[in-house]
Amino acid sequence: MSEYWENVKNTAVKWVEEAGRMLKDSLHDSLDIQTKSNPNDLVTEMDYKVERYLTERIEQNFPGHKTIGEEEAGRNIASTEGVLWIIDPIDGTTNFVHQKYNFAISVAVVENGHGKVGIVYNVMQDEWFTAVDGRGAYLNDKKLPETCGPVSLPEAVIGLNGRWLARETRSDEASLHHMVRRSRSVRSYGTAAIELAFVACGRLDGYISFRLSPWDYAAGLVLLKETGITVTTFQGDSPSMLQQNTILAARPTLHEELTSYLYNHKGFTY
Ligand code: 2AM
Ligand code: CA
Repeated sequence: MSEYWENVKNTAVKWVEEAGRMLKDSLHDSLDIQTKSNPNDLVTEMDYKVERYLTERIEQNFPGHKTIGEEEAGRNIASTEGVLWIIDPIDGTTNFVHQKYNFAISVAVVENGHGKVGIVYNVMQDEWFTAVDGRGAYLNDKKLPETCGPVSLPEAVIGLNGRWLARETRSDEASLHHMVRRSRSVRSYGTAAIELAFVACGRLDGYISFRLSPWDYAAGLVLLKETGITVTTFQGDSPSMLQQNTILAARPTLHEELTSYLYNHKGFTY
């Protein structure tokens, strides 16, 4: 059966490669940029174009499969039964618009809620993070080792979205400040999919975020499972493939330490 998912992964990689070319080519032209939930939540015509390109290919080649995408696809899907593709056509749209760098195409294939294939394509660096359930995770053609032993917070570099360090309704910024001060350092790349892939390959020791959607992390979850990294919500549950979640990903010992900061502190409402 894993041969089947390996083939699905190889097929998806070809489509993502073509979608990546579309994104690179678009950087030469001026973009049509709009906002969604708030003035900082950007979307471009390329988000829609790439999502449609991938959705059409999935429909043509895998007629029994369902698709959820960040922009349009699968709004009516309420169950993870069967095979579900979860797509973010551009993860890190703000980076795509402002930096023309540090953005990814993220594609996951999930069967009955279990991740089977994960692809995070770091477009401008041309880096492929791929994984098939039970077959390990890869960075380009190099197999990533499983968890690289324990690490404590004072030795750890943590990825997070800097916005959560400011006072706001969902977080208790004081406990986040405390956690940041105890860590070796923090990084904020502005793309959850790449940040999770960086945890899988050891460039980050952990990653935390509030309010992510399944398309931001579904592919990352497959990569992380194959590299022995623990991923849960702040409450210790498995992240949902259909709803927004908090996400805490780290090597097991660090995950425990971070949980004590995030869960045991009062004031987190999301
Ligand atoms: P996106 O670029 O696909 O929207 C930024 O730290 C990370 O959070 C990105 O992965 C971004 O995904 C994600 N994100 C989720 N919800 C967001 C929102 N409402 N506004 C901006 N970024 C969001
Ligand atoms: Ca997106």
